[in-house]
Amino acid sequence: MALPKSMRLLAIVTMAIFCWLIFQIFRAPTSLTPPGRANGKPEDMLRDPNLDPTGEPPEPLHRVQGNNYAPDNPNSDRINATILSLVRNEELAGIIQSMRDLERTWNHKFNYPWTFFNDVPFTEEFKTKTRTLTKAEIRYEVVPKEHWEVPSWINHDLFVESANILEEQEVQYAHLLSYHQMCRWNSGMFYRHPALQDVQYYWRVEPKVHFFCDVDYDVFRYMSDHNKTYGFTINLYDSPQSISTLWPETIKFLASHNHHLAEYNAMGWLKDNERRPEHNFKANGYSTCHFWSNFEIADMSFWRGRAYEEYFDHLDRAGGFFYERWGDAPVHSIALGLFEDRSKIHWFRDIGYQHVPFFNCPNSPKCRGCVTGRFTDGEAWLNKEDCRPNWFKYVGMD
Ligand SMILES: Nc1nc2c(ncn2[C@@H]2O[C@H](COP(=O)(O)OP(=O)(O)OP(=O)(O)O)[C@@H](O)[C@H]2O)c(=O)[nH]1
Ligand SMILES: [Mg+2]
Repeated sequence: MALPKSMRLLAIVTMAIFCWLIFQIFRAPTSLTPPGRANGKPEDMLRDPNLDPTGEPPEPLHRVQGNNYAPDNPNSDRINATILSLVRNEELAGIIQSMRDLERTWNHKFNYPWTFFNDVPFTEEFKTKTRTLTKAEIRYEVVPKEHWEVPSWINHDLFVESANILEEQEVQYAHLLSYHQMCRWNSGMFYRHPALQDVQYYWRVEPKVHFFCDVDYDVFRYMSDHNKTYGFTINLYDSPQSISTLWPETIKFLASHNHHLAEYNAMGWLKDNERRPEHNFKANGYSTCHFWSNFEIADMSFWRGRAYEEYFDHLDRAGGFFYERWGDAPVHSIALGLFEDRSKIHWFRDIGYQHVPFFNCPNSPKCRGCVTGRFTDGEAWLNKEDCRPNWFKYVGMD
């Protein structure tokens, strides 16, 4: 008996849907897409290395044995280093969060001192509450006025006019003078503070950041033993509008200072114009790739050296910390990329880290609380801001 026409039509549609489903199943990718990466991986990073099992960096590594890192041991294995943070009294809750994470994952074992900086004195509440979170020494320091105040050669009217233009270009915090002061201080002032005079290495920490992975070796000794100058976790593109003349000023500086260029520098990474040509174009020749400096583990000898001192003075005189919104991240990154051998810059792939909205989350049983390989938990377009593929392309993963 022949089926009615409507039934035949239904059978055909059902068959078509069935075939389409089978096709979809067999064409599904066999490899995992990193979580939270709706647009897939950046096109030229074939596989996010955070998805691969991650262990510790190579030996020698210094670990806790007996009381060698006890807080009150006068002959401890600690070297000349501190955890440091510029922070406001109002950010107490945020810094408590960051301290808890870093103490839990690392510093309760090694007991490195904390040094807090502020442009005004810390409140008693700030001191009392932070003291309860660590067995290590804590220093509370006020930034000297001459390190914080706007330099005499900056014209206030021009600052306001420039900020209006930056604001039109959607540059965040353009009018917030203290933000510009903070960027300048983090670029070229912090390591001149008298409290750091005898300190060589630092780990920079901001309020409200997270650390996810247990780290069982002394990271400062790692830097020293392996001859590293700078360690980072996240590598990003910057907003080109905030630094339009930073690279042109750098080129001007190099015209008379190219003797400072390191033999094995990272110029390719700084000048890349293949991945995001529009960024390079708007920043007048700089890729805008930078180490995200809210996390830094570094050797201050580099900032105190001749090359950086002259470079920072040149930039400071040029005025871009105020007339544009040059950040310490691109300034530090350009200097490292030019004046330091690239082998001295280390990706701390094993340190799980988050500053909203980006993560470094390795594949390791030592990590808890982040999603392996997730770069951002914000909107999908933020994945484009990941500049690590460039670093891996031009430099590598060590
Ligand atoms: N004492 C003090 N600290 C500041 C001031 N401005 C910023 N900071 C600190 O400098 C660091 C960077 O400032 P943030 O406001 O976090 O800047 P950001 O990371 O670019 O911006 P967010 O994405 O909002 O976190 C943080 O550790 C702040 O606590 C200031 O005026 N005084
Ligand atoms: Mg911040």
